[in-house]
This record gives sequence, structure tokens and C-alpha cells, in this order.
Amino acid sequence: MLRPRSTATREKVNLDGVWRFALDGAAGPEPWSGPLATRLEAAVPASYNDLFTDPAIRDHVGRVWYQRTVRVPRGWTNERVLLRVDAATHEGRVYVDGALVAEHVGGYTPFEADVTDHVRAGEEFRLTIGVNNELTNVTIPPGTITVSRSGRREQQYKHDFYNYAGLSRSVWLHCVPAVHVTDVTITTGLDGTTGTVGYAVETNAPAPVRVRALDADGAEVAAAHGTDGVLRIDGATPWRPGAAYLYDLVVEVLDEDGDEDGDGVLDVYREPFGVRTVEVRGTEFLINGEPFYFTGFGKHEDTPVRGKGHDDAYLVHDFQLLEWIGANSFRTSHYPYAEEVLEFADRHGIVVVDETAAVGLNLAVQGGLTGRPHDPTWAPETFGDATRDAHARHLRELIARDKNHPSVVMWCLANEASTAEEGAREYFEPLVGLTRGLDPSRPITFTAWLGATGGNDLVADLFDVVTVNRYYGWYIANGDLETAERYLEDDLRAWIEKFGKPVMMGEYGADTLPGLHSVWDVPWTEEYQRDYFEMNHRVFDRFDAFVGEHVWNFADFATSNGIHRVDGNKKGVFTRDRRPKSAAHALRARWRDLNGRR
Ligand code: GCB
Repeated sequence: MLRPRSTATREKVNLDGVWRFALDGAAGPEPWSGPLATRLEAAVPASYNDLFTDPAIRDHVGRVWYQRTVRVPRGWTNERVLLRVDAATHEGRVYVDGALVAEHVGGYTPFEADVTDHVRAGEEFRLTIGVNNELTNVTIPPGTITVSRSGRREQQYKHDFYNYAGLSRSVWLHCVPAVHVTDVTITTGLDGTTGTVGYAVETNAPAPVRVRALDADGAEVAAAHGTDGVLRIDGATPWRPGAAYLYDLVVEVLDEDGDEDGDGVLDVYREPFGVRTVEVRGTEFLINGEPFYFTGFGKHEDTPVRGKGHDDAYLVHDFQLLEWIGANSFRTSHYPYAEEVLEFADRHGIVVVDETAAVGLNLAVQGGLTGRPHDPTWAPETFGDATRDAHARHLRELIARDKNHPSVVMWCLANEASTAEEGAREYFEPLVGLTRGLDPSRPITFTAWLGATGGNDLVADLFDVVTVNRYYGWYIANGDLETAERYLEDDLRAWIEKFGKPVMMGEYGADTLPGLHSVWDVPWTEEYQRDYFEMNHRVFDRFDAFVGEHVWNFADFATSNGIHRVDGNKKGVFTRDRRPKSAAHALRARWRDLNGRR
């Protein structure tokens, strides 16, 4: 889905700010039918949970309502008017005055509605958005709703991060001309020093199309007519990790005479792109034909007060910290991040493993922790065809949204699904096929949980890169790094020998309380986190097929209440307010050295 942009033929109005807000039930049976009866106001973008002091709001399970009035710019008389919600977590319902104009399931991908027939240029309308945070066995991510003995509806889920909800990203009103571009797909290659730029343009009605590639100075370097083809840029500057270079593809829809009079451009859209290749060859991960070793993190969209609300200040600061510490990459654990994040990564040469929101498709974890038999993960009453259909829809939306970002070098289809359990292959094989069909240009991976090993995993051969999440020295052999080292080495060797593919670490980490110190191997101390990483790195460096290390986690983050967490997950190398723990300095020394050498 194209991002709203201002061009010579398109305009956009950002609707962020403070909106009226109410819990479902508190604002009448049809909250969209008039002004929302409430005293509450909520910030957009932000998760609503931590904005208020009332626990009934924080812990609410169900729908909430946002409302504001919007004036349509008076110049938009002859335009199509679109309303775009960048994210409504996890389900959104949009009303323009009394009319339902859009419904969307999936909390981390955008959706939009053509509202032309419901609004008038120069006039105001009432915009009401209902957002539901419920997770079930047919949502991605999944969850279960239970009712406690005290009668409270509670949301259970199989991931540890807090189920923040609301309008966590921007909302836009934008306009496009009657005949307009609806999609652009760009795939690049390198032929010696020539960049090849495959393009495919879709429009809402048949019309002549012209495309022009501009370099970073705005100079035209290639052009063509037609809805698809390949442009060639001689002496192209590639997009490289740490050295981003972006071109723009200017796509023009022309009137019937093909703009021969110089006055016939009906629509203009502008899509940035980078010329680069990605390939897995043997046990190597290659960007522009050169071996790439991932250093960086699994992150979260998580900040105080805003929850998962996008925040440009944290965006800039987090990327500063990535650069400071020598990280060249991160994984969007455990859901697609705001588009602003990927655009920033494109501009700053940070490599992204783009992950779906499929986290928690695993009932074996519970069994592993309690020793009790667990329900089968892959069954119609748990995660069956309907779950897989939701997963497939989500993958389609993710790829449609992110396919043109040069920073995105790999899709991660799921985090720690139960891939060693009967039914896993039947679940994943069609999703792998779907992803490859939608985007043949990028490698794919998944992250393997502790219970899936080189010996018993049922799906790894379907993927290009094996990403393993391992906590030896934390959940296993806690406080005993010597034993942990042996487990880890055996574990990694088994994956490498069995599959002959590149292997990387998707998660390794230790909870750490800043300010806690010891001369011994004491878990939770700053020294232990540092020594734990050092042990892991000793092992990684023994394997040639090892292609990267993503520490869990970049920063401490909020979790739901539970006996395993004290005020959140503390495996951050930075605290939640982004101060470095001691391990940050050790990682910095290693990664700066590694990246200098590679
Ligand atoms: C994992 C999960 C991650 C958790 C982490 C932990 O394996 O993928 O979401 O936060 O472990 O700290 O337990």
C-alpha cells in the first residue's frame, strides 16, 4: 500500500493530536452517531494504556473510541479523498459521521478508505474510530480471552511484551486525482556498475505511464514509458549498509496524448529506492555480492507513557544509539514497525529484518515450563486453517507495505512458533510459498525457539537463513556460563551441520538491573550480562557459517504482569529511558571492531 505523499497532484493533512476518547459502553450504544459523550482525551499517535491513571482503561479488554472533527481542505473539490490509518491495534472501525467506511483486522499494518462520497471540500465531518485490542486464536498475534473468578474479562497471550493498543501511529486525510497510481513495485539489481531497476506500476484506470529515476541531487538518470519495465542506471551508486544512497522513482500518469503538449500529467507519485542486491549463497548472506555479518538487536516499539506510539524523538535517538554502539541492523521483533522507522533506516543505511506479528504460535512453551502435557499447537481448535489464513493476510499486507525499502533485506515469518511439533510443516509450507511468490527478491527466515533444535525442527529447510533464539546462561544453566557455553556450541553446531545454511542468533540476552554489581557470576548484575555476551561471542566466532548476532533486547520494555518479570523485561542493553548498562560498552568495542574489519 502506497504511503500518502505530497506531490504536484496530491496533498495530505495529518490528523495527529488530541482526540476525544472513551471506553466502549461508556459512550452510548452508537458512539459514532454524535459527539462522543466523554471528558477524556487521548493523544494520537500513542497507545492509550499508560496515558490514564484509571486501571479500568489500562486493563480494558475490548473496544475503545476515538473521535475528532476534520475539515476537508476547500481546494479538494475534484479530488478523491482518502482516509488512512497507519495502525489501529488490533482491529479498527472507521466512521465518517454516521457511515462505516472501513474495517480492518491486524494492529501493525495500515488501511485506508475512499471517503469522497461522504465528505465535501471545505466542510467539516466527524471522524470516529473504534479500536479493539482483543486477541484470539484467529488473530495475529494470537491470544485467548478468559473470565476470572471475580468476573473480569482478561486477555491472555503467549508473548511477554505488554498488549499496548490504540491509534499508535498517524492518521491521515489525503487526496489523489481521479486517475491515479495505486501501486508501485521496485526491484533492483547490479550488473557490473550498472544498476537495474525493475518497476511495475498499477493505476486505478488504464492510462499512459511515464517513469523517471532521479539521483540524490534530483538529476534524471533514466526514464521510460509504460507500466512495467527495467531502467538502467549507468555508474549507479549502490545502497550499502552504513552508506545509504537513495534514488527517487517519479511515476507519472499521463493524459491520452501522453503529455505531448507538456500539460497532461494527471498524477505524480514519488517512491524512494536504493539500488542493492540481497542473496544467500551457501552459508553466506550477501548484500551487493559482499558477505554481511549482522550486528544489532531485536527491538520493540516501546517507550514510557506512549507505549507503542510512534515518536520521532525516540526514532532519532534510537538510531543514534545504534550507530554509537556499532549496530548495523535490527529485527522488527515482534511486529512490523511504523513506516517512519523503515524510511529512517533506508536513509541511514541500517539493515532491517522485517518480522510479522506472528509471535506466540506455540503451546509447547507452556508444556516445557510446567512439565504438563500441552494442547497441540497445530490443530483446528488451536491454530488451524483460519489462523493460517489470518497469517497469510498479514504477510500480504506487510509485503505490500514494505516491499520497496532497501533497508529490508529479509522477511521473518514468525517468532518462536512451535516448529518441532507435528503439523508445523503443513502450517508453514504454504506461507513460505506465498512469501516467495509475493517477493522472490528477498531471503526468508523464522526464529527457532529453544525446543526446536537442529535434530527435531521440521521447517528450517524451507527457509534461507536459520535464526535461533537461545538463552543458555539465562533460562538454562542460569549463573553457570561454563555449562552454558557447551550447550550453546553443541546446539549451533547441530543446526549448521544439518542444514548447511547461514545461521544467525536472533535473540540472546540476560535480565540486568542497572547498578547491581558483583565480582562473581551473579545473574541480574551488570557484569553477568557482559560476561554472558562474551561467552556467546566466543562460541559464535568458532563457526564460519555464522552470519550475525542480534542481542535481546535493545532496551528494557514493558511486559504484562507476571512472576517472571519485575517492572518489565530487563534484558535491554539500554534502560527503557535509553541509558547504557555496562554491557553496552563491551558490545560497542566488539561491534565497532567487527564492522571495521568486515
Ligand atoms: C523470547 C521471546 C521474546 C522474549 C524473550 C525473553 O524467546 O522471543 O519475546 O521477550 O524470550 O526475554 O524471555
